[in-house]
Amino acid sequence: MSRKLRVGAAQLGPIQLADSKASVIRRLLNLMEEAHTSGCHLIVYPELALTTFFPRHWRDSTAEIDLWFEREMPSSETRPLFEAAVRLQMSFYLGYAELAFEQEDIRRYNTSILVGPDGRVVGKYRKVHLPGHRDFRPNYPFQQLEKRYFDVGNLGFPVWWHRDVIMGMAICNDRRWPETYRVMGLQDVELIMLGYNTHTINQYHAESKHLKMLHHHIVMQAGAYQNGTWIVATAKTGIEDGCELMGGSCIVAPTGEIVAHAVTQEDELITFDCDMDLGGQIKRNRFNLPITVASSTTV
Ligand code: CDV
Repeated sequence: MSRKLRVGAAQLGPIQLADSKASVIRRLLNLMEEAHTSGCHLIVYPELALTTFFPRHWRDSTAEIDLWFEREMPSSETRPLFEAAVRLQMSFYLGYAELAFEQEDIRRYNTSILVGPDGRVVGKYRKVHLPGHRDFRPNYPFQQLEKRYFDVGNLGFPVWWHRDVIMGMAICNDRRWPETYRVMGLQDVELIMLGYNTHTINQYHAESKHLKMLHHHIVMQAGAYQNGTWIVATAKTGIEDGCELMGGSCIVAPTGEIVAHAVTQEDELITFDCDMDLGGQIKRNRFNLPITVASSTTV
């Protein structure tokens, strides 16, 4: 009997600086309802899905910066998402900015969590590959201040046994690095969830939209095939705070094929029935991967 999991990539249109978190959460809930109606059991939201992509904005004041960060998950504002997951028996991946207290120090991470149909956090990932700069760049069309606002993730690339599937997480720029996939591939990962925000223009050199989309696809298609895994990649897209995000949410099969692709620059759900046994042949026969760790965390 094949192990099928119907998954949804819940692409978001822009979230403007002035938009309230409550309005964003209503949009996330609408997409979760739609995913449920479409028969999905897992929905993947973008990177920093509760706010605008704020690393494009310079702020001096820590108090102002911390308004973008979550101190607990769930909080009173995000709890409706967790309650909906229980009601709809849905698992979800959510990207957000995390303010953490570690060894009496405050740390800030670009984080994603996997939440199960019981409304509990199954696993957490903190972005490792932080792009951009720390200083203000007056000549750039917008800032990319991830290195200023976030600490480097300190949780590695773990995987979780969830819904009979070995799942892993990554965030945006991580997808451009082969080790992201390989570290999880060596733990037998079967499905990688990835949220992202990618602008259509670069700050420092010209590159066509076509090339940006090609690179987005090429890294994930190679990562999926070379590690025999599904990838669900979900964008924020459209004109956000005057800057265009490229979108291109898609679901990539372990064969390297793109099996579903968003067509709008708005809130849009794409779905696919993923056969979780498809990657086994590729992992074990095509590559004979030296898989040493079977799901580092079991929940
Ligand atoms: N949010 C990101 O990580 N964006 C990067 C850009 C800055 C290159 C990306 O890899 O899409």
